[in-house]
Amino acid sequence: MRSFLFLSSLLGTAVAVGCPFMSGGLHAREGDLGKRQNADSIEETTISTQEFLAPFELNDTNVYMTTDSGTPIDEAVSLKGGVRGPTLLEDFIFRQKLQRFDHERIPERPVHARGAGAYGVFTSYGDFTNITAASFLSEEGKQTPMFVRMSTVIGERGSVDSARDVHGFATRFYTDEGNFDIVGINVPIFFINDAILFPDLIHALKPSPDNQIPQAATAHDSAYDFFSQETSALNLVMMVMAGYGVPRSYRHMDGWGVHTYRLVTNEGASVLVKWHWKSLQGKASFLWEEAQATGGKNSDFHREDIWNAIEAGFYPEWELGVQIFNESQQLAFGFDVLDPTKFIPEEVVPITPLGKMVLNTNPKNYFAETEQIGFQPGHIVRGIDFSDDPVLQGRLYSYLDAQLNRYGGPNFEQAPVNRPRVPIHNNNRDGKAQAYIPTNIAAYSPNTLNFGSPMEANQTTGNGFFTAPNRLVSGALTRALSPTFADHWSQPRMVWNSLSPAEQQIAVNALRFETSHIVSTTVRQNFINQINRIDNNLAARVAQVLVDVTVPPPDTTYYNNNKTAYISIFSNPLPTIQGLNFGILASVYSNQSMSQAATLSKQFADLGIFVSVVAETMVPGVNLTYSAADAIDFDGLLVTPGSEGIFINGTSPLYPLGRPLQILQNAYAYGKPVGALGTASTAFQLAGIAERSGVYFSNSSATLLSDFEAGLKTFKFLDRFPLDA
Ligand code: HDD
Repeated sequence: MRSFLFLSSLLGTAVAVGCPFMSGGLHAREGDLGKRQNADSIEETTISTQEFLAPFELNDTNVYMTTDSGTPIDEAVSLKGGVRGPTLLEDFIFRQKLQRFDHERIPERPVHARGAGAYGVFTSYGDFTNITAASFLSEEGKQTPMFVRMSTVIGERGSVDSARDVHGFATRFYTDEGNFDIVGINVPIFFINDAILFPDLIHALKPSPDNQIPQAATAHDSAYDFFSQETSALNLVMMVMAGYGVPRSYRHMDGWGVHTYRLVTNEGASVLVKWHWKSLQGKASFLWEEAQATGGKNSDFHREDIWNAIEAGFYPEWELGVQIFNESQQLAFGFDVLDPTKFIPEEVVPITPLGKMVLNTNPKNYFAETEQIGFQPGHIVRGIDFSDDPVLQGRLYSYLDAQLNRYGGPNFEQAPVNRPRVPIHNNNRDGKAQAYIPTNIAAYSPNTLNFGSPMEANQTTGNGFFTAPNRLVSGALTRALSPTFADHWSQPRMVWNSLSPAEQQIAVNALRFETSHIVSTTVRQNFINQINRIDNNLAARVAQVLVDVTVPPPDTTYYNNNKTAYISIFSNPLPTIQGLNFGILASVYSNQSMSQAATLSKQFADLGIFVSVVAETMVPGVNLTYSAADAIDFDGLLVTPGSEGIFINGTSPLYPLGRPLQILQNAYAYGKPVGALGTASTAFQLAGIAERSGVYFSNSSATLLSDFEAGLKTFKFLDRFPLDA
């Protein structure tokens, strides 16, 4: 088990930076929340994440082929009337094989179609029964198996991983009291504040209905038409543009439950919470040019990254925490906590850690597990309750409906990945593909024929789920949004204020890219008008690259100086470099280069990173050729002495013209740490790269090792890039 020295700082108190809000939440104290286990002392995983799935696994080793009905068969050749004659209708083997193939696909998810999943284990840090009756949080060290699926939103199933998008972060706890899903995303907010707008949002973001262009991209008219009319989206748009849209990997993003939920104790006392998954790998993002190149060079980048990390034993980890606040604080933070387009800055309500998730097992079958898992915000357990957030309320319907459509029937919860760990008992019956054999002939309640069983469970009897007793609802029916949801600009302003100058430039450049794709001058102007309400300088800078738009005078209604220290991605070094990719550029035509590459490769691998030696051919010791390699393959790279020649003429037929030089230049242009051992620094002269931060030249491999360890933690050297004057 790896140690988490940095965790103590995560658990430490948050520093308030210009905190604008009126009052803080419930700051969980050690004593309040029971004894919290020191993260370092968490035992090795003892619960097997897949034990309860094992009975469903098919093992095809050393067995004969059969039909679906078990008859051993030869299905390599069809049955014909003569060897050159027609295939016969009688051939049940042929028919079944083809029929099963024809029916292999189910409808892809209407959103979040592209994703990757993994199993893991959640370990509770303590006994939290004083805030929730949820059994998975009831004891220190209690372990609960999990499945997690991370995704992009807009792209289709075969689209690229590195598209600029919000990223799904859907988590399932297979608790001993039923399945609990937190179906979140990698930002703390959502686009809209009423679920009835979801079809509008998605129609605006998806490709144009006439030509299905663009795929997995918001850079088109309808998206910005929607954002500039439904301005609740601006907060999320700002975060996506500031780097959250292009995470370096699924491992390097946090997850948020977004909505306000309730935690309820056995006695019925409740607090309000926001769920948070903090990546213990740290947050890291691509630069946009890099993300685009990644999409073209390796559309599977994210699924490959998490798969490889798990296979190598670099198990990614997240800490589950909650921001806890009182029922009475619903309007205490300057906005409404039922509005999912707003987040509570961590300075105002710090995150109380509850436990840790470790992803340690890859699925065995993508379709059966990752594709068939059907998350639902409505998968809830005793001790947790909903809030009246209108988006959450709508989601409680939509996910159930979406699963029905994908499966074509109501028995989707019977798929192995969807089954709870615990037995189910109810009077739900029949439907397509029923896999259970219910034996109770009194499939109704109340009954006497089955002695009243299954019995109803509730708060006091049978340890059942219950709605928080103090939830109050009152009011005349109305088709209206609360006026407490009305401010769409103060928080995006805070997001903008919280970015470093380099990150502001990233956001400006991102919006320049996006708005440059807008054809309608009305949409362009509307969008500039709206971001002018966030910041005049932002609007002016974005507008610089556009024609036919006027930057309005500053609209100061929502301008404020609020900041939060928790938004910036690039300002914080990574706590660990484990599982990052490192390239060593070498040449098979130089013995010096190859022997240095062999030594360096071992030394760098000892840092817990994936190291690839790149050279012209796949001789032993080479992992990747220049024919295949690209700067996107590495988070940092080092040039070996003796390989300088390949940067000079670059005319070898063994790789595309100028490829080694291009790899070096692009790695630098993507803000990565790059360096050279000894004389290899001449390659940098050829590439026009001078020594500066994140560019390391040394004759000592030990110095380079420590330089790169620090450089990979810095991850991106943004001081390489010009800022607007
Ligand atoms: Fe959703 C999938 C996250 C609002 C309707 N959503 C889906 C997934 C994630 C989210 C992570 C993928 C789950 C998986 O990996 O299988 N969605 C969110 C978040 C939202 C949100 C964090 C707001 C806070 N979603 C939302 C609304 C609606 C939907 C308002 C409809 C009213 N979402 C769906 C869906 C999907 C879905 C259509 C597609 C497939 C599925 O549910 O299982 O029902």
